[in-house]
Amino acid sequence: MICTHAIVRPPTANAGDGLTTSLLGPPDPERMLAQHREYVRILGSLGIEIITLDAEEQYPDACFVEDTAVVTPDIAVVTRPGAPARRGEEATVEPSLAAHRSVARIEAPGTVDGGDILVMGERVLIGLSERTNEEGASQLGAILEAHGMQCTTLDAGEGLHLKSSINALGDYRLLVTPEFSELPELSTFERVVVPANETYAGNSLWVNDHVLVPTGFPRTRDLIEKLGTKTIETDVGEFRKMDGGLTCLSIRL
Ligand code: CIR
Repeated sequence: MICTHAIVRPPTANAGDGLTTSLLGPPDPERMLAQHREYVRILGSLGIEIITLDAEEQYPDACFVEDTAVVTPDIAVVTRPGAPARRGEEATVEPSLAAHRSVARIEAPGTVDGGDILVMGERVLIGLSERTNEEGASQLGAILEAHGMQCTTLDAGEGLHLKSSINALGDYRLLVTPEFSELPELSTFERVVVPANETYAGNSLWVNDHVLVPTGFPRTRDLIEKLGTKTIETDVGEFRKMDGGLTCLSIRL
């Protein structure tokens, strides 16, 4: 899908108060903001119109806006985030989604984080994780299948979200960490395997025929370039400290 719009939300000075399992130390708020600006600039350079939501001090993880929605060409599903501390972030995202798509919602007791959902053409992978439960996966699957999508549910594995480990490099090609290289559920996709010492780069972002790759993972970048796909390297190191990365910083429409 050609992406025309992206919803983003800048990080706040208290972003370090958000949820994390990382041992990389607290993020530097100024550097984080500068990395976010550069990310937004790159999306803009790919012809994408940026919709910037207000920063939310009340929700230190709200810059990871991807977790609040799942978008297909036909519909936007507003999620019910799996982490109680993040519930409520979705309310300020919904109006921007509604301006571009009809909207459906995940209802309690279902939970879904957008980071667990990979949409590729008409196929959707739904990851079950600590954030996305069976009930949420089943509600989402029913909504998306009613809109012509084919859904496959699988375990999200060791990462925080499915997209910590699996991302698209095209409509039929996946970038996967070694953990997912032989999974039967993915056998119909071509798989490009991220080197074992670069698994963070499994969270690279394919958008408008380019792949954004986090800075510092040259072997992954080379693998993608060798496919004839243009890459753009950008530093999201401050977001990594909060378990975030390239895909989670925007909702692509
Ligand atoms: C969280 O734990 O919810 C945030 N600190 C990070 C969310 C990252 N989101 C994503 O990968 N989709």
